[in-house]
Amino acid sequence: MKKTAFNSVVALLLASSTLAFSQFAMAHAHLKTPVPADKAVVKTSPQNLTLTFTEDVEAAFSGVDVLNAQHQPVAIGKAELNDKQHDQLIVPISQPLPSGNYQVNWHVLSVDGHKTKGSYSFSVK
Ligand SMILES: [Cu+2]
Repeated sequence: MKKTAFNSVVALLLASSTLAFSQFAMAHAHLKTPVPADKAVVKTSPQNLTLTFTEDVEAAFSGVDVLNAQHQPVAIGKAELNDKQHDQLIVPISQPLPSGNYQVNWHVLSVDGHKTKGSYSFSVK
């Protein structure tokens, strides 16, 4: 086998394994629906954040941090799993949020044992 042919076989193998990996990765828990929504502007402070994922998650190994515009952590309660819907985390907001921008950083362990994380933001008017 010529070296160039060998290289293209290697490239093909790499490409197919990358594809297989990304299809596998799609089974992980990704954030599907946050409430308030990403980039939403709400009139008053929400009492809870609700994060719905694409897979069921393990509450014990999942968590949410909320930062204000000064990157200071905001007082929030512990993220709890919705009893009836194990793909949903509910995070109580301990004190009403003053108007401003908030960044939500989340990390979850899905029931398939994979960790994912991400962030989004919303504002209180
Ligand atoms: Cu997974």
